[in-house]
Amino acid sequence: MFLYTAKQTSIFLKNILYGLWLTLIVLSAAAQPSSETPVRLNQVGFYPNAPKIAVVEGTSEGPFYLTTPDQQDTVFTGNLSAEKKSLFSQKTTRIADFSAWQTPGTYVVCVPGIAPSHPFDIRPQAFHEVAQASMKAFYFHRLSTPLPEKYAGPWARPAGHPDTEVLIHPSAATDHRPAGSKIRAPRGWYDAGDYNKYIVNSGITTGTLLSLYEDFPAYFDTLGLNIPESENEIPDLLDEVLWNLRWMLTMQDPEDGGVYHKLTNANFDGMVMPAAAKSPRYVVQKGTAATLNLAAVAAQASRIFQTYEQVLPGLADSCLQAASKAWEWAQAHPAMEYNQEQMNEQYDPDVSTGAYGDQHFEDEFIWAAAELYVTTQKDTYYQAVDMFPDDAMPLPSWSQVRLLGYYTLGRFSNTLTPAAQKDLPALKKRISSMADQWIRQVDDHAYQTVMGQSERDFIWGSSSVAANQGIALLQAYRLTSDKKYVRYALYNLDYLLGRNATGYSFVTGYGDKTPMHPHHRPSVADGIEAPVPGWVAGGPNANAPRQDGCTSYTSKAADEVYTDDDCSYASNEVAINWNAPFAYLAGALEALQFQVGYAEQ
Ligand code: G3I
Ligand code: 9MR
Repeated sequence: MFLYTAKQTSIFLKNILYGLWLTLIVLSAAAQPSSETPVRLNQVGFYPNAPKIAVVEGTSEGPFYLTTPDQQDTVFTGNLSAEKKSLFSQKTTRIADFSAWQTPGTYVVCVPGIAPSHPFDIRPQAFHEVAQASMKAFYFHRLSTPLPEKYAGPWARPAGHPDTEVLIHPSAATDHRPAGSKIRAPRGWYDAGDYNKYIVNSGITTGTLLSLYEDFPAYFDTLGLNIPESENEIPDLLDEVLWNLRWMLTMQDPEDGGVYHKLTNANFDGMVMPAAAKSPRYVVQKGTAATLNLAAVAAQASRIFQTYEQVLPGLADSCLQAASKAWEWAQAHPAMEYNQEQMNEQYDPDVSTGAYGDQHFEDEFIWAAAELYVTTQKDTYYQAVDMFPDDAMPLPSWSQVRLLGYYTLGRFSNTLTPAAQKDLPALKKRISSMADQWIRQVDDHAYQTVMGQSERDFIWGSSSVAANQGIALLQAYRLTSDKKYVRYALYNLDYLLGRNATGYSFVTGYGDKTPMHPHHRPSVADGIEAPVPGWVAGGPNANAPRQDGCTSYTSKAADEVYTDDDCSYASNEVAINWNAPFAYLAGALEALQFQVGYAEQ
C-alpha cells in the first residue's frame, strides 16, 4: 500500500514534467550547432561535488576559462595540464580541470584561439533525465502494442509484430510442436535497429536491469517513466522489465523446458516502421545458451517479484519453475550450440538475422547456477558447477556472463550459505583487483578514462564496454566502500556523454552533439528529424568499415572509427544490451550521488 501511495502522489507532476522534457528534446535536437570544438567533455553535465574534467585536443596551452554560455562572465580560471598523447592517433591532449568550481549553473569551457566547448550544467541530479530516458528507451521498443502520444510524444506509433502466430521452424520441430505449427510469443523488446527478439541478448539485458533494481531499490521505487503501467503498485523499471520477461517465458517449450534461441524473420526487414514489417516469424532451434539465459533471468525475477505476490499472484512461482526446468534441460543438453550456418544447411527457410552464436557455456552455467542458488539457497546449485574455473574476469557481454553470477553472489554476501561464504573473500579480491588494474594508469591516458586504454575496447558495441566497465567499478565500490571506484565509474559516464575522441555524446537526444542518424529502423522511417531518444549508439569500432561497408568513416584510429550515418550498423546501431548497462551506470550514479564523495586522486 505504501508503494502505491508514493507512486500515486508523484504521477501528476511527473507527467507534466515529462511533456516539457519531450518538447525540450525535440527543440534541442533541432538546434544542433554546426560549430566543431576540440574541447571534449561530458555535454550533459557534472554534480557540484564531483570531479569535472574537459580534454582539450590540439596544441593549445596555458590558461582556460569557465564562463557563462555567452562568454560574458568568467567564473573560474585554470591552467591546462602537461601534454598527453593519444594511444591511437597522433593527437595531443591537455586536461582542463575545473573540479574546484561547484556553483550550479550552465557553463562553457573556453580556451583562447579555439571554439568553446558545448554548454553543460553543473547541478545536483545532473543525470536524472538521461538515466530516465535510457530506461524509457525500452518502452519505445515494445512489440505487440501501440505507443500512444501520451507516453511516446512525437514518437507515437501503431503496434508492431503481434507475434501471436509464430511458426515453429523445422530446426525446432518436435512431435508435440511440428514444423509449421504456431505458438503465441507476443511482447518483448526489439533487439536493436532490427525487429527480431533474441533470447541470448535479452538475457544479459534483462539481468542487468533486474540487478540495477536489486542494487538500488529505493531510487527505482519512485522513479517514474510515464509508461502505461505508471499508476500501478510496481516500480516502473520492473513494469518495463515485465514486458520483456513475459515474452522470454513464452520461449520455453513447456514440454521439455528447453528454450528457443530466437524469434525472428528469415531475413532482416527493410528500413520500415514496425507496423509495416509483416514477414513470417519463426522460433528456431533450442540451445544451451538460450536455455541458461532464461534460467538465470527467471531465477532472479522470481526473488524480486516475490515482493509483489499480491498484485502479480503466481508470477514468482512460475518464474522459479521455469528456471528450474530450464536448468534441468541444460544439464541434459550441456553443449547444444546455435550454429546458424549448420542449421541453414539442414533446414529451410534459411535464416540470416543476428546469430548470437556462442560455443562456450561454462559462463552461462556459472551465471544460472549463481542466480538459482541465491534464490533457492540450495547448495546443490552452487556445487553443480565449477564457480571459479580459472582466474579470468571477462567483462560482461552477450557471450560472456560469468561476472553477472559473481555480482549476484557479491550482492547477497550477507545471506549466503557456508558453501559460498567460503569463496567470498576471494571473489571480492577478484573484483577489486580487476578495478585496481584498470585505474592504475588511467590518469596518464589522453581522455583519462578506463575506457579506451586498450585497442580491444573498440569493438562492435564499444559503448557497452565503457558502460560495463562502469558497472564493474561500481560493484568494486559496493564490495569495498572505496570511493575512488565511483570516481572512475563517473569518468566512464563522462566518456559516453562526450569526453571521447569522437566528440559525440553517444546518447540520442542528450548533449549538444549526439547521433542524429542511428541504424535504427523506427528513427530512419518515422519522418521525425530527432531520433528516438535515450538510445546509446554502438560507438567506435576499429573493424567497422570492413564489417558494414559504410564509406563515411573519416579516421582509422581505433577510438575514432565512428560515423553518425544510418548505414553504419557496426558503429551506429543501438541495442538493448548496450542500453541496459548505460541505464545501470547513469541510474546507479544518480542513486549514489548524495551518499558518496568521489575520493581525490
Ligand atoms: O571480441 C572480438 C575481439 O576479441 C576481436 O579482436 C575482434 C576482431 O574483429 O572481434 C571481436 O568480436 C566481435 C564481437 O562482435 C564483439 O562483441 C566480432 O568481430 C563481431 O562480428 C561481433 O559482432 C556482433 C554482431 O552482432 C555481428 O554478429 C555484435 O557483438 C553483436 O552485438 C551484434 O548484434 C546484432 C545482432 O546480430 C542483430 N541485431 C542487432 C545487433 C546489434 O548490432
Ligand atoms: O539491420 C541489421 C542490423 O540490425 C544488424 O546488426 C546487421 C548485422 O547483422 O545487419 C543489418 O542488416 C543489414 C544486412 O546485414 C545486410 N543488408 C543490409 C541490412 C541493413 O539495411
